Amino acid sequence: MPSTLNNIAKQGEYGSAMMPVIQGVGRAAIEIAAVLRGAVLRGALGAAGGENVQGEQQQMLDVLSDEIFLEEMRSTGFVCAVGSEEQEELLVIEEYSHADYLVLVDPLDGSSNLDVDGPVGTIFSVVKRKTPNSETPHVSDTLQSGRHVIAAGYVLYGPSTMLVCSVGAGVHGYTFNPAAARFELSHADMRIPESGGYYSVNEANKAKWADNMGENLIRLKQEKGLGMRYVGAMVADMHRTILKGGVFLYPADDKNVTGKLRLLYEAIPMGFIMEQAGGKSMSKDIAVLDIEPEALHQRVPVYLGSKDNVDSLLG
Ligand code: P6P
Repeated sequence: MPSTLNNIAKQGEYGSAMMPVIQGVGRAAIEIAAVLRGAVLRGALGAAGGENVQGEQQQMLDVLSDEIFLEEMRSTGFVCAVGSEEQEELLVIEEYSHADYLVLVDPLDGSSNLDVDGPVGTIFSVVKRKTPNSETPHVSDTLQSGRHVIAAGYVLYGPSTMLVCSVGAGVHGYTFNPAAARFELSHADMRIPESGGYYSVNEANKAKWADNMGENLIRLKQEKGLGMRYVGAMVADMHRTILKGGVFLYPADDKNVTGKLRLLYEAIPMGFIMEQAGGKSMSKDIAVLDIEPEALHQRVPVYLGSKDNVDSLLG
């Protein structure tokens, strides 16, 4: 009998509490994957007509994925509120506003890949509320550094649908088995190689990078002779980086002066996973997980990957 998401209950201090929440993520992933597979045939690709809080054009599937994810978090009964890339304000789950946990989510990361049938993902992290359970959850409950993350992970919608997650006891990858309609353990204890692999960045922005990152990258390429891969969806680029080694980076530049990627539902969950997999997660001169968040949709520069490569890059 293969290990399933039930396996999470046996992992670390928070495994049993996090299993139902991650099972909820799994149910949302299965439904989102099914919607993605048929989207082009149902005319469900393309813009929804609005903009999200980031000022980015919302895809119809961004909106639908957000609704699916919220509903599955509600159905767990353990989540009191959700902070989503697609929602300006914290979404309180009224009937469970007394519950212990909040979930931060990018429901459909890399959705600009959808109309070219490219990989996309879901990124999530879980924190324990700071406010009393008798009170209504508040956005301040989400403003906790990555050192307080209880669980985090991502779903990769690629040739297979993978759910990769950690509850603080290593990183484990589960692949959806359509025949059995469940996620089964396929990548136990994922560890990033100490060095090597690829560098992964949108090099078109190099001339605009802050912090001399252009010179640093040239030096890294000369020193390490890395290959280059860039999908344009953080989940896909990060998954490859963990499996093959190397470094993924999105520096600040003169357009995104504090960086493009969002701290609470991209950098922190991915930084948590990277550190649990034996890698390093930096935001220029501070560890991603040490940043004290100040706003729900705050952006930061990120340098995530093999310790040797991140150290070489940042000098
Ligand atoms: P660019 C997708 O929009 C995203 O948030 C990440 O998934 C991805 O790593 C990055 O932005 C891609 O940004 O500027 O290279 O298109």
